[in-house]
Amino acid sequence: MLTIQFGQCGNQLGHSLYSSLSSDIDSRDKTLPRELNYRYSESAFERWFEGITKEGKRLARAILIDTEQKVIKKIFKQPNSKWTYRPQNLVCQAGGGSANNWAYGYLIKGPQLKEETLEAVRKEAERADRLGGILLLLSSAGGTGSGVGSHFVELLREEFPTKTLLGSTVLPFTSGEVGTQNYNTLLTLAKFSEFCDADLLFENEQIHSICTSVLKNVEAKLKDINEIICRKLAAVFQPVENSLDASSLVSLIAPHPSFKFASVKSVPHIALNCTAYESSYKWHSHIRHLKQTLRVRSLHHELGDAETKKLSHNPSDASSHKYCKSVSNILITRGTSLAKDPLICDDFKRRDLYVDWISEADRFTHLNQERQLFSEEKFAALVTNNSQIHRPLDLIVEKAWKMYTNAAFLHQYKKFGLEEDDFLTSFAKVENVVKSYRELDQN
Ligand SMILES: Nc1nc2c(ncn2[C@@H]2O[C@H](COP(=O)(O)OP(=O)(O)OP(=O)(O)O)[C@@H](O)[C@H]2O)c(=O)[nH]1
Ligand SMILES: [Mg+2]
Repeated sequence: MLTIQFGQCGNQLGHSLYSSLSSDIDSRDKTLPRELNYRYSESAFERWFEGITKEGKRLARAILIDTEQKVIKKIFKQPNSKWTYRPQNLVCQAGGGSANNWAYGYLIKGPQLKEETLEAVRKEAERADRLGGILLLLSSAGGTGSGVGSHFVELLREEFPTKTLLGSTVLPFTSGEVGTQNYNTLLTLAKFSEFCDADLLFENEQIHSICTSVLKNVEAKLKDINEIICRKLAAVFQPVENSLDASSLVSLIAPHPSFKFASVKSVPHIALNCTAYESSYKWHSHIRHLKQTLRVRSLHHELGDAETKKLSHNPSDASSHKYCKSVSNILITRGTSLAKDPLICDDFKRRDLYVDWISEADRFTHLNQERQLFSEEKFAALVTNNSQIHRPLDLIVEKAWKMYTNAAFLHQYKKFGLEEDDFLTSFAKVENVVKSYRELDQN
């Protein structure tokens, strides 16, 4: 897998991801034979790293892109003994960023960075025996991740038509951040829905709630949010027993071109100092908890996000709740299952959880890895492509449309060459995505 990190968020997230992966490679699962640990570490290393430097550090298979130097320089300065980036893979301008403006990133900065970036990607593709896919890390709210990221997802699709392009897109807090974030997100989602094969969406607000409600970290910072996103990404992409490469992930989770947006739910979220308490949870509790994340609000129930709450044990809950319709779900479990704590995932096979046009074979996949992730006894992640995603996307479209009808900030986009037609095409595309997802629950 080649990772391309765009802008502040993409670069900070990528740095945190490689640190997590590297420490997972170094950790040992004492319940398993040395040989199994070794095989896991070898295969994880091959997926994310391309060798060892003269100084003995793992060399990340990653390209860093930004339109200002601040973040990338800071990342480089962080002392880190186990891994590093290839200095030639820094594609960074001395400018002042893309000013939270998708048009500036997409139409001006992206083309300026084109040759240098494509050259770096080509070299990485040559170095890898077999490049499984490209993972793009970015936030949709600023100017670089969104605009430059969108420029490159389109360009990479053209240059590498057979490579799997996977997005990992961070959606902004719903209020109080960047004034133009809804335009930028709209324009980014329109490009990603067209050019990437699947896009994993992470909502800053939802993950921040996990930090405050579950981990009781009321002062959670972006760094803490990144840590949770990285655990989710590692849970999806670290090796599993029946190897899962980027293209098989896409064919399992995005089997239909109108439904490319997925999210990753995971359990448990444990504050670092209380592992012993949580380890008493059995597999079936984790699986039930993940299933609760698929519940939908009904007229009679105000329903919070199950991932930000403890597992509900109330049996009457089960019968009174409805579940959203999924296109497909992948359950990935990590850690040993024993006879007295078997891992049974029939709950996810129920027909009524899925739209009726998806075949039984395609709707649910369970993948397992005996080797613990981050030395956690049990960890389960659900990659889910379901109707719920229409809610955050709809909110973004609605806010962007309100701004658009008031012509707010439009001149800032037009001055870099973005036209009203481009906006309208993006609105139409994303509205269509929202509509398709919303209608899943209606059939
Ligand atoms: N989860 C997470 N979100 C981040 C991080 N850094 C920034 N963000 C979010 O990203 C959005 C702002 O985008 P940035 O990534 O800072 O912008 P950029 O891509 O560098 O674009 P410009 O600075 O405009 O050139 C806001 O919604 C922030 O909350 C991070 O490290 N982690
Ligand atoms: Mg920036």
